[in-house]
Amino acid sequence: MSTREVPTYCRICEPLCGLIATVEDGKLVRLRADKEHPLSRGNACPKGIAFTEVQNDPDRVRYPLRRTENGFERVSWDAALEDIGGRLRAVIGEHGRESLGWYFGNPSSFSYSHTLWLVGFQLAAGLRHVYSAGSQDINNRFVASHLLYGSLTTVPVPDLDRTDFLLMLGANPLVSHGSAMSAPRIRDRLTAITKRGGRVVVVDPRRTETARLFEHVGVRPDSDAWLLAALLQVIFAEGLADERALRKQAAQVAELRDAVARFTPESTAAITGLDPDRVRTLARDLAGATTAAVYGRTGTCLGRHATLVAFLIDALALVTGNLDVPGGSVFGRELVAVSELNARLGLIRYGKSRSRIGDFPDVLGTFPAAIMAKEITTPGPGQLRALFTSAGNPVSSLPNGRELADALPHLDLFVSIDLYVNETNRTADYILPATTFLERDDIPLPFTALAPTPYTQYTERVLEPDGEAREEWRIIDDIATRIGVQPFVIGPEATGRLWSALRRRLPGGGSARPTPRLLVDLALRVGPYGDRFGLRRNGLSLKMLRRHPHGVVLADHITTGVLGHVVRHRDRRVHLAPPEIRAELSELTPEPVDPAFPLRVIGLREIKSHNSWMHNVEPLMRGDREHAARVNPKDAAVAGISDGDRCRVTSPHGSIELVARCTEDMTEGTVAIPHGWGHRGGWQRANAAGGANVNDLMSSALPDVERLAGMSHLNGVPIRLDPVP
Ligand SMILES: Nc1nc2c(c(=O)[nH]1)N[C@H]1C(S)=C(S)[C@@H](COP(=O)(O)OP(=O)(O)OC[C@H]3O[C@@H](n4cnc5c(=O)[nH]c(N)nc54)[C@H](O)[C@@H]3O)O[C@H]1N2
Ligand SMILES: Nc1nc2c(c(=O)[nH]1)N[C@H]1C(S)=C(S)[C@@H](COP(=O)(O)OP(=O)(O)OC[C@H]3O[C@@H](n4cnc5c(=O)[nH]c(N)nc54)[C@H](O)[C@@H]3O)O[C@H]1N2
Ligand code: SF4
Ligand SMILES: [Mo]
Repeated sequence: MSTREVPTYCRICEPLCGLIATVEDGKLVRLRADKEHPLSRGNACPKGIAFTEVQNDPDRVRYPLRRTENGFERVSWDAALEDIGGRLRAVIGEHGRESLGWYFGNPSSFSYSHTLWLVGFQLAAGLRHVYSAGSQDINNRFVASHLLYGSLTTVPVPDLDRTDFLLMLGANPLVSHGSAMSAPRIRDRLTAITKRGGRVVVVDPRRTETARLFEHVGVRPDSDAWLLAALLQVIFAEGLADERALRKQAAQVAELRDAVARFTPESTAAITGLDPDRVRTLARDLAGATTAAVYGRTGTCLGRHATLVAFLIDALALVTGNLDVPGGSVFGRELVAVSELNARLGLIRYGKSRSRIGDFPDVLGTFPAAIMAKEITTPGPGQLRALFTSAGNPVSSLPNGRELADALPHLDLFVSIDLYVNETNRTADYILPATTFLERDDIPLPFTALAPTPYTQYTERVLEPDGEAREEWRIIDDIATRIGVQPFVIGPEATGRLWSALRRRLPGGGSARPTPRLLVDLALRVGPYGDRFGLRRNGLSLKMLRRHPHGVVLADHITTGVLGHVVRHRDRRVHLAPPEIRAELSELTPEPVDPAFPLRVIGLREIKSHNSWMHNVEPLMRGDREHAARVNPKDAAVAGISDGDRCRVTSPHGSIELVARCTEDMTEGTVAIPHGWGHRGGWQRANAAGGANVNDLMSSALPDVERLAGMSHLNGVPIRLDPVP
């Protein structure tokens, strides 16, 4: 028997904790936390450890599956790809390439090769119907950055290890482990702030695990725009703004001051539910802190004013003199100079095209996933007729997933690349088996710039692909070839140019076809940390990273004073009041309360769940796991519900039934329900776990999709509670 212990890292969520895999005779027998990882230092959560069960799950899809009258049958790769290719060519012949589409889900962002080849395919094939989990997650953040800095991918992170004051809105890093912020051992790093005399203030309608450890501000759902505007109003009105920072960094200061003038703590109190004195004190404390960072995550991204809220978060940091300074909200350096490349090639876009349905601007070449169902069912030129999904479960993750489930059978072709038969691909024509993260090489490209302590790690594949699983990029490449396009070779001038610029660097003049590994090595070597092909000692290359299998810390802290570089507006200043934001602020009005739906529903993440896809993992499902709505006892009493009862939750858009759990952690008027439950795929334990799809309560109607970034409205949706007889 041969046993190997292989260092690698977890790719379930954003800290990317170091793991050691124990492999016996080619089979994974154990995962444990890597003590030698420079930042996670022996820390990993239950999901990372339990990934062994996903890897070896008997319910995993290991062979290409073709749909039959009553389920799926195993087919060969050749047969699957031939048929898919033929059907694609027929669709294209009749309706053009604009009838093809792709939805990529959250796990894709942890695979450099998957995302790189998707982008390559999108550009080479001129795909228009591209959708992602981003419109349910973070696209508002990118659009806010576009407006503020003229650069979508410029996203500040809190300088955790040097800040005296962290104002955190709509995030629960003790459970989520941090997002748009790669920081292993997040709990230690947050408690270190208070240990050194600083403060962490958590703005959240629920007294979360994070809020319980620090200071909690129990805001009403979807009212962050009013709270942030009120904080700015106080700071301007009381002369607390950092005038030096404003002179040095900002444009349109007076316009922002005017735009927030009507939002006093008193005038917004009825909307936020917060005592005006508390808001005033918070504004003064934030402005008076030696250093402060302002950070918001999904709780601030899934409301009706998501782009405005993300914008105001950074505006608040700047106005208080906390942008791009140590201990503030700071701009990390990219591992691969994507923003800079983009400034030259213009590949990363906002609003360069508009969606056929709803006239939404594209964000990074993607449209709001909430409109996907209507793009399938609405006839006309450009109708979506052949759809691929990879690493996604949109029927579970999108608002009104039922509408999408009903639309999918209208497609001429539906192909999914996944590890499982999930709630979405259960009706696909083909399910193609993907490798797990342990079966592919990787480097976490987008996350270095989001790490308060910049680090990276390269891992070879730990295991050979199980069954006939293949890496997504190979599958994409095979599909592309069958419709006559080649990512990064033929295609629009931009990719062609990029590749020809890079290939000159290759031995033999680069006559070979590019692979993701080759491209990433080149991009890394010419990137900000790169070895410049030997010109810079200790610079990065894949070869260098292979010598450091536990990962490398690239700097102690993020370098500050970089705003002049990262801002792409011509005046090199942060724009504090672009017309889009002034319009949002002047039109900002609270949703009228409908007495039929007196409560609001928000999301909730749990330590042993991961979106929709880890409910088949036995160690995570042990004990009393149940899908439950968290309800304030007073609201429960009004509805006639007791702790543990089944209840019916009804919104204007749908209705679900699940268990109610009463808890004082919920502020009155707000109910929290986790997403990603109510399974009916090929994952048997998950199916048996019960629960419901909370997104059946959400709306995909066009007026409910946020205008600027196409964000789905998933937090703060009006509901009522009823007992189930
Ligand atoms: N109500 C509500 N809805 C939400 C949210 C919320 O807070 N509230 N959160 C939103 C957010 S932030 C997100 S990111 C989305 C997630 O939405 P999605 O990305 O659409 O869905 P996931 O549940 O992450 O499903 C991921 C799928 O990828 C598969 N998978 C896992 N690893 C791999 C891999 O390496 N390769 C391939 N090919 N497949 C893999 C899994 O089996 C699973 O089927 O949900 C969103 N939806
Ligand atoms: N265990 C676990 N970890 C995960 C995931 C998971 O499913 N499980 N998913 C991963 C993914 S895809 C992502 S994107 C990240 C997300 O990372 P986070 O955003 O940190 O995760 P959440 O726990 O959803 O935190 C959102 C918080 O916002 C609050 N909230 C809801 N509505 C509002 C509002 O209107 N205003 C304010 N201020 N707060 C509000 C909620 O109560 C919740 O506590 O987590 C990642 N990590
Ligand atoms: S926190 Fe858990 S799931 Fe996230 S990277 Fe670390 S071990 Fe993996
Ligand atoms: Mo997410």
